[in-house]
Amino acid sequence: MQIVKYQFQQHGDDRGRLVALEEYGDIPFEIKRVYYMYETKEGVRRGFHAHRTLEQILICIHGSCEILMDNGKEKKIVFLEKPYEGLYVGTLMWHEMYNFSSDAVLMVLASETYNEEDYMRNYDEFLKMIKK
Ligand code: T46
Repeated sequence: MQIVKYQFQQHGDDRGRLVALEEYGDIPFEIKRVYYMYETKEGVRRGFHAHRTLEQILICIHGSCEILMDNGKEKKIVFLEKPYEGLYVGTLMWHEMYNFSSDAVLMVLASETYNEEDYMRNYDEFLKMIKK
């Protein structure tokens, strides 16, 4: 399984650093939604689903967390801790987010607006879909 982790350009000067993200440039799709999670409780695991059509980039803009990526054949763990790194999560990729530091802010750029029907939340169903 190939993990795509973008390294965004950092604009640094003596005031600090800035990252700018543009759709179809730094981000390979039109950004239709941005959401973020914070104050995640210790020991919590989120996600547990795959998307049918949604593409996303996950950026831990503060603190750190881990992402389990599972394409139904292989599993990989990705550590996110840099505000200038973005993990691409494409379609049919089971993912779980965990080990959030208490100060973690995980921001997600998404290619579509929210649609519950795009979620596959049953792991066996996900495996069946992968085999098709
Ligand atoms: C994903 C991972 C990385 C909305 O109303 N609008 C939204 O855009 C989102 C993302 C969520 N919600 C509501 C739905 C639930 O009542 O917020 C609540 C928590 O969402 P959920 O349990 O789906 O959160 P996670 O952390 O399990 O998953 C989220 C995204 O939903 C999902 O697409 O890929 O983050």
